[in-house]
Amino acid sequence: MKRALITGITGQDGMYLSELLLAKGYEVYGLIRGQNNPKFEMIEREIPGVRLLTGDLTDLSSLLRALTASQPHEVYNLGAISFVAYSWENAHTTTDVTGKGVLNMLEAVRLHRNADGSDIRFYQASSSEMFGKVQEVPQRETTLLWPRSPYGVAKVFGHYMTINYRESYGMHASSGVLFNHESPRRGPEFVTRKISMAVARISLGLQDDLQLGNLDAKRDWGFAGDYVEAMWLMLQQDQADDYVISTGEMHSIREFLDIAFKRVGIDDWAPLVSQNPAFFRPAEVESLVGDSTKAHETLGWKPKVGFTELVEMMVDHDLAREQRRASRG
Ligand code: F7E
Repeated sequence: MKRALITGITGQDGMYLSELLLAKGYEVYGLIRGQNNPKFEMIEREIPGVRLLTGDLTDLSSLLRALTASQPHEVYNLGAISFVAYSWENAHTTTDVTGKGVLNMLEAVRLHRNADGSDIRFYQASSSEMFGKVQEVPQRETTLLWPRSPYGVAKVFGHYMTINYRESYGMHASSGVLFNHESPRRGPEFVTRKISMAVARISLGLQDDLQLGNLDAKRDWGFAGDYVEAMWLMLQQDQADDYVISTGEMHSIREFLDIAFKRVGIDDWAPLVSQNPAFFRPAEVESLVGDSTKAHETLGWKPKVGFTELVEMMVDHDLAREQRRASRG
């Protein structure tokens, strides 16, 4: 039986990846941080097969202990402080977790030996945020990185450290440069989920309006459930490598709003949405769109869920959730 250790198990990717690996017959371990973490119960309830271990990406010895306990064949490093806006307010913490945390995990994997002598394959969750002020359109594996946030800078560090451990120690370490990926499990601080939750509440008369930042930002949005499959495929290759994972389609926040509001029968959302300077960022990533030709050709990976389907899935989920809450009183 194959064993996998996932950091960032409480995020949407950790949850979808756990489900994928459990369905493939893996024994799945998830690293969870902090004392009395309220998400402990959420994971036990939603993904009962996962075995939770406590540890922290900033604490190398806790990572070594997690490797000893799980004896994994595959390590998926999804843990990070992942909210870009927050990274300006907490640049040091973001650097420690999102950047140096990768080095800690790589170092732990290098130092650890599985009792049965098996090797560990490593996946690093890199990000399209590394392209920042884009130097090429669409962005691919060879595009020059120009991060625009402390989060992006930390991800660049993790990305190059992963490549460096592959080249220095011959480690099977791959980096997935994932463009924005969303789902009903996305945290409410991210723009897509903020919109789907607000649209559901507005349509039910539970909220009056929605305040956002830069409506002209454009992103390449895919479905998180599709993207975790690419992570797994990367670790099944003979050679470790880096891959851009994206849909190749770019849409604006305005388009997201169009589809989301239309789903609840609202054609003109302009009176309901306002722009609040508090949600603008000190440096914005205006537009991102990826070229995943390498992933298509080498991994045989392609996204299945399209943009409209993704937006509707999120709105439908949040509508049902609000209706359940209302019926409970
Ligand atoms: O912002 C604009 C905002 O926070 C998207 C993370 O998973 O993907 C994600 O990072 C865009 C930005 O995601 C609001 O200025 C406007 O241009 O949903 P987001 P992100 O920053 O692209 C990458 C690939 C990651 O790796 C990250 O971990 O939307 N925007 N108004 C807003 N954004 C937010 N959050 N809230 C607003 O009210």
